Amino acid sequence: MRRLLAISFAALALTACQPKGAEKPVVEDAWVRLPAVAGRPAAGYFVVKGARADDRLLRIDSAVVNKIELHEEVMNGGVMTMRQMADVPLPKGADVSFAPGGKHAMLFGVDARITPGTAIPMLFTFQSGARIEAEAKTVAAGDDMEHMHP
Ligand SMILES: [Cu+2]
Repeated sequence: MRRLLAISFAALALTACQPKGAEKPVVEDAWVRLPAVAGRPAAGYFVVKGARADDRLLRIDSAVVNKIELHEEVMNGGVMTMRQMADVPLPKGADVSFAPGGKHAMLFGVDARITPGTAIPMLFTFQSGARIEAEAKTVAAGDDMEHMHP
């Protein structure tokens, strides 16, 4: 009897430990800070939520941007510099933040029709084959998105 109980508890525990998380990664809170000077690159920020399995963010594309690179700010001899990342690991169930001072998307050649308030459609492609569409809100240079969320 005791053994049976133990087995049913094990079964219960197994049920509770079903893989958590969504089938595909999720992209949230995407926003882009437009450059102060036209023609300069813009910076994109967002949070990527990992799905049930480890994955990698491979690329981001947009119909209104020539080229989007994945960047990371790193300290190099006391100077903050940016380096390009080939891809970004996305561990299962983890939140990976792209935020000012850290990882970000660098948008080169943003369409001149994009002004603060115009959404930028983005397509995120993952190693798993998942492709996620997200709309990034745009803010003017110097505007901080945090201030728009009380
Ligand atoms: Cu950059």
